[in-house]
This record gives sequence, structure tokens and C-alpha cells, in this order.
Amino acid sequence: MKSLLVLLFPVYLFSQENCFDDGQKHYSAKGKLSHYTQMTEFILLNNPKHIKYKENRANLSYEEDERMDEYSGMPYEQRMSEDYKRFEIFYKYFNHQFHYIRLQKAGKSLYAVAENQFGHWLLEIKGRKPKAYYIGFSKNTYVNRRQKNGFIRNNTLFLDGSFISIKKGIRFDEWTAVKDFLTFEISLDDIKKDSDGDGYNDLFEHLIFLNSDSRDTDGDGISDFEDLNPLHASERNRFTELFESIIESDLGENEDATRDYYSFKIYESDCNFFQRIHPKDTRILVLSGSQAYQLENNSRSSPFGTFYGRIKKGPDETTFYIPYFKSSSGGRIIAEYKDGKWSVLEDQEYKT
Ligand SMILES: [Ca+2]
Ligand SMILES: [Ca+2]
Ligand SMILES: [Ca+2]
Repeated sequence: MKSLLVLLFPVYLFSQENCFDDGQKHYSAKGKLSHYTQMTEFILLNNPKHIKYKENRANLSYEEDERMDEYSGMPYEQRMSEDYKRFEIFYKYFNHQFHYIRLQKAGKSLYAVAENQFGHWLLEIKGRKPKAYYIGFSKNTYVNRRQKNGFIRNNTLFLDGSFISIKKGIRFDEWTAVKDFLTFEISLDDIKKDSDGDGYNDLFEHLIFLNSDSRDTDGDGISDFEDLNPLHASERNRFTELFESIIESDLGENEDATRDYYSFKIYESDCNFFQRIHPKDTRILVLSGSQAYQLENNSRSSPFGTFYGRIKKGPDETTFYIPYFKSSSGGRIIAEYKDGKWSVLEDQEYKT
């Protein structure tokens, strides 16, 4: 067994980086939401075990909730300032990382239900310590914007909503309620469980492929919570630098997001060099094709990140081409390596 490992390891290191064009076709795994997973039976079966639900005819249906607008007729600016006033303390601790839906005081804690790129969260501020817990709803769960007061009772979170089916559209997905008038019940112990104590609850770690039993999934000495690239230990070479320049030009903003622990830029690439980059001031997840597929099926992550294909070498060995695909555009990156530096250009071939 020992000799086999020694033999396999170098082979893995040098030939499986999945970065360069090998003449084979490599597609993005995204967007393959299969038809049968959207049938009611499957949606109900796929509801995570920690989430119970009961029918409650007094609730709003999905359509009624969608139609209602609390700020209806209010100008945008006024709407924002109302929102700031209402959720001031949450803005103070969590910034613009979440869209805040409702808040409640329970015991010594102040709670809010909020939403971000991954789905719904329960936020808690207790003695000036902010915590965010991913709730772990399935992709097919719709949570009403209108919630009753007192969504926390008896150490349990109660949220009204529906199960919906999702039909992929060209521009927008089409949602239809398949089971309305539900109240979801989730024990706070299940939501708050953080087995390794690193600051991310187990449900969130499972969603983004982190190890919920290790504070440092990639073993680089930086805890999952503080790591800007928590899935892969960083490395430095010509091609990790190439991908660092690509994501920098992709961000194009100077905001320091290192304290935004719950916001990630998501990329899909099987290339090890990309996975091992060292981001400067942005939290990233570089997912393999199968991980990207799983995340897209498990959460309402939208808009999803950018897919990068394999690197094609130009004839001169200093120019490289990388196909990419975003939600609304695609094309290729033209990268030139000169005097130890990369210059990167996005050649947009199409736009939807
Ligand atoms: Ca954890
Ligand atoms: Ca962890
Ligand atoms: Ca780490």
C-alpha cells in the first residue's frame, strides 16, 4: 500500500492539473436542472431532515406573498432609508452582505431573518457578538417576505412559505407553487450547530464543501472563517498569477471585502492552478465542475459565478486563451505574459 501511494502521488501532482487544452471537450456542468427533480414528490422528499413543516391555512400563498409589496409606492431612496432605520444594528455588523427581512428580540439576543447569494440565514446579535447561521432550505423552498411576528419561539425558528417548482427560463426561472400554506419549523440547536467551532455553522460548511469537523479544511494554517480561499491551500507560480489577474480584472472595484465573511465570489474551474490562487481582498470559492453542479442544485445561489475552461497555448508560447462563460456573456480571455507580468484582456464574443 505504501509503495502504491508513493507512486501515485507524483503522477497526481504533475499530470492532473486539468488546466490545459488536451483536445477533448470540457463543458460547464451548470444549468442541468433535471426535469424530474422538479416533480412535487421529489421536492417533498428532498426537503432536508432538519426542516419540519406543517400546513397552516391562515398563511399567505406563494402568489399572494409575491404580489404584496410592503414599500409599495415608496420612492427607492425612502425605501432604503426606512430599511436602514429598521435594521440599523444588522447593517452595522453585517454590512450589505444580506438582504434583511425581519427582526425579533428573544431573550438576550436580537435575531433577523435575512437572505444572501446562498439563500436564507438566521442572524443573531448577542452581547455585541454577531453570528450568522445558514438555515439550509432546499432550492425548492420559498420563504415568504411577509412573516408573522415572533418567528422564534421555544428555541425553534418558524417561517411561513411554500414549496415551488423551478423551470429554467432563458432570462428568468419560472416558479410555480406545488405546496402552499406551510410553516417551516427548525430547531435552533440544528441551525446553530458548529461542530468545529470555526464560526461557520455545519449547514453552511456542508453547502460550500468545507469540513465541518476541521477548523482548517485546506490545512494552510488559516481557519476556514478567515481564509479568503478556504477550499484550497494557495500556491505561487506563473499560472496561479494568471488567474489572480483574471479575477482582479473581473472585480474591478477597490472595496475591501475581507471582513465580509458570508459573501463569496464563485468560480467554476477544474484547473488546480486556479483553485490554488491567493486572492487579495475577496473571498472566493473555486469549485470543480461537480461541486458547481451540486451547489447549483442545492441552493438558490444566483447569479452563479463564472465558468473558466481550459487554457489554450498560442503559437508564440507567451499568449494564452481561456474560454469563459458568465450568466449574461461569454467569450475568451486573452492573456499575454511579458517581462514576468500578465496582461489580461476579455474578448467578449456574445451577450445574452
Ligand atoms: Ca464550523
Ligand atoms: Ca470547518
Ligand atoms: Ca485554511
